[in-house]
Amino acid sequence: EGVLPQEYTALKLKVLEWAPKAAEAVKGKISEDANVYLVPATLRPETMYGQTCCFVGPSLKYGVYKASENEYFVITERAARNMAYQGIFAEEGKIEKAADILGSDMIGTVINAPLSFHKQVRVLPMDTVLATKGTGVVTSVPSDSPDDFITVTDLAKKADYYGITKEWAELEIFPIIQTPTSDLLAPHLCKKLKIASPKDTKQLLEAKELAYKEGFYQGVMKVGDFKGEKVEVAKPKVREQLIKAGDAFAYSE
Ligand code: A2H
Repeated sequence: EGVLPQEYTALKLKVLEWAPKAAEAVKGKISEDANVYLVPATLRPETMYGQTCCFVGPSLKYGVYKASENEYFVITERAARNMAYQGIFAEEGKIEKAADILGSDMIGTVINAPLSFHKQVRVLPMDTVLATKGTGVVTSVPSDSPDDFITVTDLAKKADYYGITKEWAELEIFPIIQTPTSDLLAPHLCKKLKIASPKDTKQLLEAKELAYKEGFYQGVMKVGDFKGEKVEVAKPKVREQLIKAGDAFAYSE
């Protein structure tokens, strides 16, 4: 971990329909009319137009934490502590867990993805999600994140093995950012570096660094309200917009 704190954007992905096991886990523990959100932490808010699913670690433990009178966040306990400490919950410093829920139990849950061209996306498994970073929830943008691209590719290829419906992992990948080499930088880099699976850790790290640098410093928005603007310029604007709309908040660690 670096010395400087990471400034994440925490996005609120509202649960529209729980997967059966998740529904069982929360039954009777939160009121029917409460809003529950999966809350991924991202460093690339300007890419949120391209969300196609949301990842959880299948073996990770999550809690459903009360954020305000009518809102609950699905995050790791570690993230809940940080959020309570940062005054993100209505009652500062207080942590109220309404239910426990296992990552694998949420697979298939239908959620709303703010700003995305795909309004409704599914919760899918990602084995490389770290419990020690962010909220333990990762929103997937396969156009611009090599990790996300190779994971959705693998999920579609081995849908039966993962116990998912193939179509959940095959949502169309739209170009979001134009760079000198591509408008679908993550798929382009995965192909170029011959990345075949999420297990190709070394090449993925290289792709991730290349994508991040090229996307941030040389990218131009291809879609959205800041179309034509440099990513560097658009990034804080998209973030502000999401926060103003109540779809996101600042989270740091
Ligand atoms: B980023 P840093 Cl388009 N485990 O968001 C694994 N990865 C995690 C995580 C966790 N617990 N929590 C967050 N992340 C991911 C978008 C994105 C991201 C794009 C391109 C690159 C990228 C869409 N996924 O990250 O170690 C999240 O994915 C590459 C750096 O704190 C988050 O931003 O620097 C990023 O890693 C945070 O990683």
